[in-house]
Amino acid sequence: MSSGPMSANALLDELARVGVDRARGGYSRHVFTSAEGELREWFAGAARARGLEVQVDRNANVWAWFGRPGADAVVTGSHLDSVPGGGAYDGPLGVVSALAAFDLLRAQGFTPRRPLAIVVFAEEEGGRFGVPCLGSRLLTGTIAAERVLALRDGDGDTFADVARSAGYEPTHFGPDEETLSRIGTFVELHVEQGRGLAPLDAPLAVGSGIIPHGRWRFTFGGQGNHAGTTLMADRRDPMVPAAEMIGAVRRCAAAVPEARATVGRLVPTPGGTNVIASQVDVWLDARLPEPGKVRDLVAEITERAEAAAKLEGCTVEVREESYEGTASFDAALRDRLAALLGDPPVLPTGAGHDAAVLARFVPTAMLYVRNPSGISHAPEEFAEPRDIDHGTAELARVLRSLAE
Ligand code: HGY
Ligand code: MN
Ligand code: MN
Repeated sequence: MSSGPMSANALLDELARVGVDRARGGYSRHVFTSAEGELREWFAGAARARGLEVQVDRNANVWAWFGRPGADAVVTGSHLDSVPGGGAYDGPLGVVSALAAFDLLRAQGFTPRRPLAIVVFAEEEGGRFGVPCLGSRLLTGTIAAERVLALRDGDGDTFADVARSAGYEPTHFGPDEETLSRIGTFVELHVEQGRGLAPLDAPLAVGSGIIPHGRWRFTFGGQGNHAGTTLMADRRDPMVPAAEMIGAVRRCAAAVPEARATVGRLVPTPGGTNVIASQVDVWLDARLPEPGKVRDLVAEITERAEAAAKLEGCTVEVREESYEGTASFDAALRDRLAALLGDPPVLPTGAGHDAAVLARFVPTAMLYVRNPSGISHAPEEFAEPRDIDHGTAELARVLRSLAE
């Protein structure tokens, strides 16, 4: 753990061994697991080593204050949790860049006129409990605490039980007006996801907004049975309509301009090689720029799933697990940052962020650091060290401009 000024690259290196997933490659750092707990401790240590006051709010979001906590604060930060087998930059880049930017400001002898803070939001990816941005949604009251506490992870453990074992009191989770009211402006720096900057030969972009996106769970029900003694005509195999649905996802999305629809997760029950499944759960992630059209696409996919289920004598139940409409970042703030940073590209994104949740409550902006391949949510995710340093310096300029 260092205490002197450090670059974001050096800070990232300190995280390189935490939550490595040898089976999948990349990192698996899910909320309230030991890996994520190690990251929380690392962040709190790095913040305290810089003289920042560390607080953990009622929704397990971690705050580091540069000076006294107070109202109308300039807040930056991101998340430290990952998708399963995720890259090293999605989330952590925003956190280490914030610490490095604070180091730069301190080295410049800067004294903020407004309170300045870094926040690390809990469970942004929804990698453990399936619903994204839990920390920021609980903070803002845009998801009911009861619903969150009852969410179950892949082992069937509830959020409430897991949070309690990690030392958090489940009854404390819920809207936090006092903490939210302290945020005057929120700026999140994030590794670019998708390849917008490389063709423009630009190291940094300002975000314009986030396209609508949501997650749906399709549960196909059939009859579990023996793989060797059940004739094909006698089967009600839920894996068959599930497979049909996955094909329909690709066909339906390909027919809608700019649509993106993905099945990245499928869980058969019981999941034996020589067992016809009794149930198959399939999760759909669907996104597209045109407001109101995501659900139309999901409705079309649902129709095909229902027809396929009927053909196989199976049932299907569809549940919307999360949905976020178009998030537009504050136009005045966006333009102010673009002017300050010499008019870098202003780009939309298909990736969700806590910034989208906060954008409904406080003026919010995003900065994206170039990702040469655009690959994200995979071990190949990458950003050049010099672009990372550039991002830190630009974030410091933004924070200084907003807080002086
Ligand atoms: O899924 C997303 O778009 C984000 O990375 N959580
Ligand atoms: Mn992500
Ligand atoms: Mn992220």
